[in-house]
Amino acid sequence: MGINWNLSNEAGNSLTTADRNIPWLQDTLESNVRRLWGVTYRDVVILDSLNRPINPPFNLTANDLSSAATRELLKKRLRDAARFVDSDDDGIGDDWEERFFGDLASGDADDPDLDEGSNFFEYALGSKPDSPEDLARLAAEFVTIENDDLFSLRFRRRLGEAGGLNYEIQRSGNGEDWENVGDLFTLSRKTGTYDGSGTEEVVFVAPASSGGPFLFRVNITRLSR
Ligand SMILES: [Ca+2]
Ligand SMILES: [Ca+2]
Ligand SMILES: [Ca+2]
Repeated sequence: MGINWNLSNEAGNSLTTADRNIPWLQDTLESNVRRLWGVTYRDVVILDSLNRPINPPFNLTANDLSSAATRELLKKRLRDAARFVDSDDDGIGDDWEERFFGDLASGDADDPDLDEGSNFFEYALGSKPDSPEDLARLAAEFVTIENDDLFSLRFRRRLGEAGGLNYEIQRSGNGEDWENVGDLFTLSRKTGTYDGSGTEEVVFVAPASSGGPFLFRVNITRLSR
């Protein structure tokens, strides 16, 4: 995203993002984000998952992006900012624990908001562990897309190295024996939620006429590290 910091002066906006189709913000006299953020001209400010600036900013005058090595350096900074960190090894990203609980004391099986969703469950599916009104669900429905009758599964999954998790669609004929059936499904939609949950919403579909009846679930496990 580009920011034109010429306060309330839109001249030069086409230069801000070099005529590319990238969103930009116009700083204004009222907001004066430029002063608020304490940035200098051509700073790229990278935020961590808790919206804290990672210092120092990546300045594009000091770091010329026409050089491939500099582009790699910027990519590395961005990847590092999205890295999955789990120092107490409970399968839940530390940033998520710190955001909701202020520390790492709450465990993966705990359910402090008493909504019957464990912390692990709420972390994996992007709901709030401190709000009983907010509990993620797996949404299943039959849909018709371009004359194809489909069975669709919709859920949220974590961004940023998938939050250290693996999501596997499974089915069962009897509710006891489950098999991985990810191969039957295709990803039909992927939408960023941009709600601070660190998740994206995905919709997987499979042909509706595949025998059955079957039970379906998404089996979420920790990636071995
Ligand atoms: Ca953790
Ligand atoms: Ca809960
Ligand atoms: Ca909750």
